[in-house]
Amino acid sequence: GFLLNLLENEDFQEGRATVRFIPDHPELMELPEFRDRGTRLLRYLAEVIVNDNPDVRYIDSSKTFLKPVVPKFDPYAEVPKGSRDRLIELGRDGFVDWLKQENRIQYTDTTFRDAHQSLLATRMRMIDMLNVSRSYAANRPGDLFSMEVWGGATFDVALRFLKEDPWRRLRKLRTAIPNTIFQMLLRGSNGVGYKAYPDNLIIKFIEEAAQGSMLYDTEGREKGLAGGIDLFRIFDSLNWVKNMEVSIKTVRENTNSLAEACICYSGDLTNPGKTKFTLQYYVDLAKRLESAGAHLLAIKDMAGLLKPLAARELITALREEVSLPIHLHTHDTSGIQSATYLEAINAGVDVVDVALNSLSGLTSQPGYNSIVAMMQGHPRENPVDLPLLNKYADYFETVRNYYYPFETELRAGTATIYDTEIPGGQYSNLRPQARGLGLEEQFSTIRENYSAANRLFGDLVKVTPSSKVVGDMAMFMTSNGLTEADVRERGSKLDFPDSVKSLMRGDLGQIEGGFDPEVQQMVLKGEKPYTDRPNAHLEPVDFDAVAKEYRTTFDEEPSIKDLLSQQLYPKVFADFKDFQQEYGEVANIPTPAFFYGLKPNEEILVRISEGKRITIKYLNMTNADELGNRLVFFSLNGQTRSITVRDRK
Ligand code: 3PY
Ligand code: ZN
Repeated sequence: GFLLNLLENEDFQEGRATVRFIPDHPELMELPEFRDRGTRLLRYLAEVIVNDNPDVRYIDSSKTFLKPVVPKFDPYAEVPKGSRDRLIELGRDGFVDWLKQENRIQYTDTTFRDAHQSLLATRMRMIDMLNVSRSYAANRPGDLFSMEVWGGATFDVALRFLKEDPWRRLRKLRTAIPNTIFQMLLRGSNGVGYKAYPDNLIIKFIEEAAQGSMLYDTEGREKGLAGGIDLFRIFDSLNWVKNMEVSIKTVRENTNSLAEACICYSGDLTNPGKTKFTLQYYVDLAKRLESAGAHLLAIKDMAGLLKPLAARELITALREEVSLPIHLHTHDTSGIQSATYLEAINAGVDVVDVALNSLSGLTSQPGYNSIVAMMQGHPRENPVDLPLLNKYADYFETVRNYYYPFETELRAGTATIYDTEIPGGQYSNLRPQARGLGLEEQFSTIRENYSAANRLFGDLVKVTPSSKVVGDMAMFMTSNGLTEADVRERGSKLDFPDSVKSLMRGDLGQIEGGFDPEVQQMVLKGEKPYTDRPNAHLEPVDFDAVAKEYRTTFDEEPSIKDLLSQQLYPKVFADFKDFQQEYGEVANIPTPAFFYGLKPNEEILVRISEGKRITIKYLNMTNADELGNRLVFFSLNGQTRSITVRDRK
């Protein structure tokens, strides 16, 4: 029992001591537990071989993949100290003071979150990050300020498409990278979802994300918390401070983590013709976020609209008006955002967001490696071992090929972004979405309608989820052949998309200057909008009742993290549990096999627990019988096994 319990415990698996503690026991595969795991893995692979992975849009069978090279490191050496150790040693206030007096520019690496969210439709799997994580933490090519590893769309996509538990991902990454601050993107009262959730759900979510999971020693005894998210980047999709207050307060009072509050950047403050999102607007907002208790201020330029000269003006003003350190986030959709970074650095910004070069540029962040090169010789240079850093970019260059069906279709920077203001993550999604609706030919009309919808709604900040509403409206206008004038004239006779009604009702909160009452009435048709916090209309989650229901539905004892996933994404979570019931844990299957299955005689190694890997070789399959069933043959650790699969193709 003890050995098995130990093997079951994933936190234990991550402990370095166990690597040598549990020798290879081939006889373990005779145990029912492991036989069952093996069978489920084969069932998954057989299903993908016969019927394809339903998430893969097309298969290019001429593609071949190389093995990514993980830079060498000593797995038994103590991991060197990093920013997280500094945070723990100095405490939050001391850390913030350190950052304010630090002259060297600081870097946040977004490779594990926003970079692949913006370029690869968020599909990067845990295994491809985990395989390089310990090496990255041990070799530390640069003194990173933080890594963005969680939040945004990763929570939803992990469960929905990758069939991975996002909490497990966080725990695994945390254990592999103990020395660097982990940050996540939190959509304020919308959590990691697309709508407002009850306050008590958001509070629990933050507490759990910050706390992480229990670690165990080699005897199976608790040895303390792994820790989770050290820095919460909190924003609201309408820049409505009220929607961020609960999150900021919770991070401050219920955790030891840092609360970073965002100004979402919209418009162009250097354009005198644009009177809504002015320098004064941003300064006022920053002051309110400071009063709300933020430890740091982020400028979240989600669509890459902050031009170099605007950055100079904005950072200079914020430096004078607020005392918080400033963290700048952008997307390089226009192609000129490295110039923005240089201006921002010269104006005194503290931290900039970058992604390893092979996952940078276009709708992602500017390239880390190249920004490091740009800064060589600059008075604020923060030295980085560039040749070593390049090896990590090389690793992800190879890994990126696995994800070809999910690649963004943008080929070059575009200046249309200044008209449409479409966020980076949404831009790469819009074309596939248009294709799905049969509207791909009208893509430029969709872009124009996106701007028109924004004007109709009264000029919004557009970022998840408000950006989704504007996108829905643009699709609605395009598929119905409606112009902006048509909507204004005939709006009272149109049945608008649900998300648009919801926005106008106040479900996402309020906007600066309020919604246009005429448009609001046109959409709501008599229904009365409200003006207080959307969460004020929501029943708190009764966690005891929910746990009881969970036990009945899934026939197991839930952790609080399971309950949170279930509450945030009920349908997606239920499907995920069904999937796991059938196929077990698929997160450790190498990515090419996960998406494309195996070719005859292809062999893979899958880790089923620490020190225990199984070899799976696909042999061949029979023709479909009269019921459409095929027998798929594998060799599992040298033993032939067969799986029956219904051919649905
Ligand atoms: C998200 O909310 O996922 C974003 O990345 C917003 O920019
Ligand atoms: Zn972003």
